[in-house]
Amino acid sequence: EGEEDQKKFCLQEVLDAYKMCLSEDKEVSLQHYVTGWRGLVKLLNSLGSVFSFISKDAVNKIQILVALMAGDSGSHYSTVQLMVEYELQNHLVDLTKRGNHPESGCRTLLRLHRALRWLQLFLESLRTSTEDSKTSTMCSEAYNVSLSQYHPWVVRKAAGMAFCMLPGRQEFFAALNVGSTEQAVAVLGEALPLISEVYQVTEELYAQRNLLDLP
Ligand code: 1PW
Repeated sequence: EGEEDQKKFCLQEVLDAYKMCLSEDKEVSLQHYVTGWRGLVKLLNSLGSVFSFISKDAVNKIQILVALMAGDSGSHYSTVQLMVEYELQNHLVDLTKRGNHPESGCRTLLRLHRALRWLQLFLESLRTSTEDSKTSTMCSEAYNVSLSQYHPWVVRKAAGMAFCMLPGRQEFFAALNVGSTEQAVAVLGEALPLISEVYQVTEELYAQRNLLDLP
């Protein structure tokens, strides 16, 4: 692990990544998308070792994208739009069933994209929560209406157990590392519209290209 990964999670960092993620013409920078996810993984890891099974898959997906960006065809992986064009044109995506391209950029990003929706819903619910709200309830409700539909029973079960171990609301806000609860709520209020816009742009692109069900 590099020095960067050791640093404590800070919500501000994630906010900055998503701020830079969209260009004026709504191109999604893969580099900043990955940086945003690295931050979110740090958050997960700071919540305790029960979350390592959750973050492990995200880390694996991040590594696949980083390798593509650093590879010989890296120039085609600067934005999500370019990646989609390049991989589709060159038949580098398994479209209907798993085949020769189990680790295409398109299907890998789709997994992170679906997880981002969960995270967005959970953080939104946290932002608008009151003192007596339970993080585990908010987290599983967000999960149940989003990411869970793509997971087999055993993963849903494990996720449900991990959610029960989430720190309480107060402690969770402290883990965001941006000051008081009020300040954390304010930074969330700034970050969530940005995350939401990146999500929407990606969702529309994938819908247009019929990529939302990639195996
Ligand atoms: C409290 C903050 C919550 C942040 C959640 C972000 C991480 C979400 C990752 C959930 C992973 C659960 C275990 C892995 C399941 C994979 O099978 C699945 N991956 C995801 C990201 O849903 C599907 O990937 P696959 O098996 O088709 O390669």
